[in-house]
Amino acid sequence: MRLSRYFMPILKENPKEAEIVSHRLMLRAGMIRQQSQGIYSWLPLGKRVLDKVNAIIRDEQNRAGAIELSMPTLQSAELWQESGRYDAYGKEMLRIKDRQDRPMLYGPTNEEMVTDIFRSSVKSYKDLPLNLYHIQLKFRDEIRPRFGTMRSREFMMKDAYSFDLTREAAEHSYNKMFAAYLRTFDRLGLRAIPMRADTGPIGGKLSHEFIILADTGESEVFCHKDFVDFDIPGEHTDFDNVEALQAIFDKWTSLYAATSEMHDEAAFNAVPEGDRLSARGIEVGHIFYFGTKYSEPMGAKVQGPDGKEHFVHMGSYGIGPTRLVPAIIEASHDDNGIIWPASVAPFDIVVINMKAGDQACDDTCELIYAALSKAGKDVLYDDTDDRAGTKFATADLIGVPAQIIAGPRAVANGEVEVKDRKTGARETMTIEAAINRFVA
Ligand code: 5CA
Repeated sequence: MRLSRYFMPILKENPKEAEIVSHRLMLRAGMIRQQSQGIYSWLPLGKRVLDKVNAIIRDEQNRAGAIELSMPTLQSAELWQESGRYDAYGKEMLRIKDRQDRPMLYGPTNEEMVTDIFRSSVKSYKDLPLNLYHIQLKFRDEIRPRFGTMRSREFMMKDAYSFDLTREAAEHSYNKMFAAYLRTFDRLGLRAIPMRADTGPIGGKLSHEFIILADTGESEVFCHKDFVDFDIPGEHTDFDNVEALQAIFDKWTSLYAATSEMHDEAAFNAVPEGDRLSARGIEVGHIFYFGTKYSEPMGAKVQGPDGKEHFVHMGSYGIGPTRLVPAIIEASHDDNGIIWPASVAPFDIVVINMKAGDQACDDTCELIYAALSKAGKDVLYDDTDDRAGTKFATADLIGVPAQIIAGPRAVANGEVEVKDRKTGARETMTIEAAINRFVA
């Protein structure tokens, strides 16, 4: 991508509405724009990161056996009347009427709709287990939308829903998502700790929130400090192995970890003082087992091996991609801007032409840009006629992991500089060596 032809509206000044660093940096880097309170456009740079986050989420959901579909944002109120949540959900639900005066709503979550899909076609235990997910916009009319897309009114959610014949089978489905979440957040460059949590309007008794420790987090959390170094399940984890997944769950729940709503002061005080971690955190995922809470009122049942009908046991599993992007920034930035983990960086490399219009600099940059693009790298080429200082500041701000800098003096010797955004280390090398660094 040539920056001169791209759309990346960088802000020079710090926007005064931004209270936390991720919100400030997302606005400054031109990633998002607020359209109305708590409702955002994702501008091209932000969209690239969001897409990469979603690709990792999708990959791990698929690995764990979940199947993707797409459900609409607008839902009929009838389904919610069946489950009894239409009245219970309260003011967070945006209620709308269509031209026939039929009550509709903008979905805050999809338990009812997916249960309706399930009951319309699944009749036998032989079709279980089943886990269906989508990545879709949701709307919750939050009292206090804030911190940009961290807590917005319209936001994206990956929501998965599992269906099983028995409680035991449903627990295995829960464990699959539990392990998939550990892997997902790890691949996003984050350490998320599962914590016992309040189930709120989704219901049920068993749930875990996945929390990233960050000073700007909205949740108050308490846990054993050893979680910070626990091993993540490997990519060859067998998701059909009931014992192996139970072992992962048991290990990751063996020590104290709870959000403030579920906090047990006495149990926490039983943890040796030096091992106690009392901190703030960002909830990036939340998984629930709620048994037959929706399947009973909505009549979602299958025939079991005993020939009788059984209400299915369900769970739901949410991740917030539009919250994850700022959460990653909270965890990875410095005074100059964002430092993206390679897995979600909007571009792999930025090529900085320090003197656009200078033949040797232009030729060198074009050569590098073409070679890296051909090798399948996502390259941003800063071919604008801005001052070199402005270009450096922009490259640091948008956090692309590697910079290749071509200035007249180095280029005259057939050389360029390669800078690592995270460490700041710079190395001068031949043009060929710079290309090979990234394609070899
Ligand atoms: N149906 C269940 C799980 S599929 C559910 O709705 N769970 S939830 O309410 O906990 O939301 C799941 C995830 O969505 C949260 O962990 C969070 O990452 C994200 N999320 C929830 N509300 C917001 C919001 N207002 N802004 C941004 N992300 C949000």
